[in-house]
Amino acid sequence: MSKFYITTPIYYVNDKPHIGHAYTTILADVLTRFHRRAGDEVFFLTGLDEHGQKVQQAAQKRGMSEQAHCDDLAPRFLDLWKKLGIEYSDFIRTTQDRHVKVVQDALQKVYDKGDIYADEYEGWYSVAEERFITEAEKESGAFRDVKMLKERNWFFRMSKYQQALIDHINAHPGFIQPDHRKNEILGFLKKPLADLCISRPKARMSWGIELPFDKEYVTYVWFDALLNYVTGIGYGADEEKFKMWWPATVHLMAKDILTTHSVYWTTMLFSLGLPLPERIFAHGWWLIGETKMSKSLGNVVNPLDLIDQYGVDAVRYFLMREMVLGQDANFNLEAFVKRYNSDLANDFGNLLNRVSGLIGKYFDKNIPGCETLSADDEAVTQIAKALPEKVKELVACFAVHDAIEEVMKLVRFVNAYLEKQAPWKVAKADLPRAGTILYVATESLRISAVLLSPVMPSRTDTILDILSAKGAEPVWGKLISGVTLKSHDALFPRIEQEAA
Ligand code: ME8
Repeated sequence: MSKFYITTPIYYVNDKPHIGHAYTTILADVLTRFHRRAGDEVFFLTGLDEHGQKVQQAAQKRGMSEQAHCDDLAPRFLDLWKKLGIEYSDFIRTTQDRHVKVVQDALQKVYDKGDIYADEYEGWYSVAEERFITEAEKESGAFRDVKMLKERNWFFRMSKYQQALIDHINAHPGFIQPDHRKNEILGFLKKPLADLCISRPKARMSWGIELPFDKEYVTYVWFDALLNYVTGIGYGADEEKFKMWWPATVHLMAKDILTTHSVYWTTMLFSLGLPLPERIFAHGWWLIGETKMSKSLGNVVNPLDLIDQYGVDAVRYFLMREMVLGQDANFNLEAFVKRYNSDLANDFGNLLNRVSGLIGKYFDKNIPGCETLSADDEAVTQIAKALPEKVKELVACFAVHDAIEEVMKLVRFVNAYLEKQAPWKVAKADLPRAGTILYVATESLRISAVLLSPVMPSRTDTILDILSAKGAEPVWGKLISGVTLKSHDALFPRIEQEAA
């Protein structure tokens, strides 16, 4: 047994959550469930990033106080996670007292160490990004709302830890994943690292956590937000809990915030004298057409609409199966319907319907016994027996889509096996042989359902209930002969309308 501490980004409360947020959170939930099943001790932290300019502007737009705005939007995230079956261990909001205390203590600690200094700085400031940008960044044209700004501010000596960070990345090949993202970060670190402006004068932006050593300023939202990963497990409050969980096993996120995690967060941890997380994993973006789905572009897909229409498991399945590890994926309803119909209605759902229909017809609904296996039966059992280990290995490197595909390969193989064996014909001449074929198929279905349960907790639970096999391990032979199958409706009815 080992420990598994996983985090999602804490999302800005500037709008309601969309499919992109749902994706990272479902992925964390799926990984958590896999590890919990494997007997690991698991802590899964998610939450909300409630400070900073983005949130302040969103509140102002609605004519609300910042806190009222956050309190109004937080339930939308909580409700969505509930509907999506997200089983987090804690939900952190950065306006909570526990977090404000951690941030102020950390600022003081880093300041006392001499890693924070005041300086006057004049440069290009991106209002949208809430930070000073370099000349080159300005020239790139990628930043909106850029203006020249001269300000006295507080700076964190990020540069001091540049070499230590490079050494750490090189010494720990799995630290930043996927590899091509690690190489981007190493490329970024080839140039001298500038120190990080970690303050905002209250006169300009007041919605944040006050610097303990200068009351005229609040801290930069990222210095605040990143610390959530230690607040959530009791840093400075419950040392035993903190020691149990830190360092995190993995910080999950999309590629947009990989630099803040790989560079800002790690150097903050160096300064605080804390170990670095074991892994930082950046997945790709959900795109609509060629562009990123994003709140500011207004091209978002609301997960609630999909859940209402197709059910939570179908949404979880699609998102997990469709995005290839580390790459971008395109969201469109046509792909959703196609994936659902082929994998869930035609393959997985069909296998359940077939075995339960045939066991109903020829065995009075009782799961038949298993006699001597033929070579064809053995071929099925070999795949099914090897599957749990294969799935475990793929999940260990976050390849959830590949793990799902391995399970679906078994499902398709068993459907083809049933076609070939034709137990409905065999039953007329040799009922025990037909029983063996159906046992092999049903046991494969059970193992597939167990292995897919982290992805589709609700429907697989129903399948295991139908088989009276809840709680049984995905080990061949645990399906109990003689048990009566429970009646059920089609669990994955075909979606007939080909959505536009
Ligand atoms: O960046 N595709 O919050 P945020 C895939 N508060 N994932 C997406 C996505 C898309 N199109 N859009 C969003 C912040 N995400 C900070 C984080 S952490 C200390 C502070 C997911 O609300 C993905 O996980 O902009 C991405 O990294 C995150 O939402 C950004 O959420």
